[in-house]
Amino acid sequence: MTRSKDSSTSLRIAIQKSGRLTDKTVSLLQGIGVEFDNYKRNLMVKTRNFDVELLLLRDDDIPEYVQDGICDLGFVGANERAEKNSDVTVLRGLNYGRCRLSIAAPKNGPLKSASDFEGKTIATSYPFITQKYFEEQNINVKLVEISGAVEITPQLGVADAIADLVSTGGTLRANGLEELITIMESETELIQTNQELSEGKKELIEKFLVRIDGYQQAKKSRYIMMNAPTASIEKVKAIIPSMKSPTIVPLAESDMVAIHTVIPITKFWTVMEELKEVGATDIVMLPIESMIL
Ligand code: PRT
Ligand code: ZN
Repeated sequence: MTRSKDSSTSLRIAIQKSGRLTDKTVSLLQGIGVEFDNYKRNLMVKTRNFDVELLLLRDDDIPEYVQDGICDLGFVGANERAEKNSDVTVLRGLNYGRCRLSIAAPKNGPLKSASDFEGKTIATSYPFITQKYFEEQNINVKLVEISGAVEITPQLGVADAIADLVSTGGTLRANGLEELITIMESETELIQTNQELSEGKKELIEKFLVRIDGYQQAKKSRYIMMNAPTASIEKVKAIIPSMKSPTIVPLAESDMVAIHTVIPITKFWTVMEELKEVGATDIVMLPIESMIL
């Protein structure tokens, strides 16, 4: 299927209609300034402030819709993109919907490493990726394609092991399974069609990418403000892993300054402790909505 040349000129973006990726994808789109509503009730939603329409689909269908140019962009797990072996371009990894596709087998059983799987039966919703993994190692396995509740199949005698998505590992444990091999790490990706796009669409995509990068960066950063003795400015500057030089504002007390800067969220607690040691007080941390670097 391909989109006819005279169809809508709007940039069409595929997102998951209802599932694990929906809320975060909607938050991201709203966070980069794309305004829309009623996405829960409609299959197609027009946005209010851009020439963009959202198509709400099952995640399994998104790679093909983007490959065929029915949609120009899509938000979908790398696992689905790889399973559908679709011809698309990955624009960004988006750091949510993280999981891994792993081989798991009954705990304390004989199956441990890849070579133990020769001739074994594996149940999975990801036959393409799983087959490819074993083929690359010259191991022959039998695959049973199952669309849901894969973790129950070893207990039912349907398969010796499974290849399934794992995030916390709770589902595997609850079913007496042990995670043995990670075949693939996955996160949500923004994918783009490889079909020709108009200049207008290309420009809009560029604009969105700048905003997405800013949104992602903001999620990983915190704005911090503190007061510090003027004499400690150099020590404070040496501690804070600032993007640029910090903003330093004199306070009414002549020997004190206010220092503002942005730091990576991961560094906050260690940085704060070190700052206190060099005399910083009233340290405040604020979330950042978005930032353009
Ligand atoms: O209806 P539609 O087809 O759109 O949705 P779906 O039911 O096929 O997918 P959905 O919404 O469950 O998942 C969408 C995407 O979320 C997946 O394709 C992955 O990219 C991502 N994702 C992240 C996950 C998980 N984490 C995850 N843990 N998808 C599924 N799981 C399942 C897994 O299959 C297993 O049953 O959660 C269980 C394991 O979780 P833990 O935490 O117990 O290890
Ligand atoms: Zn699905």
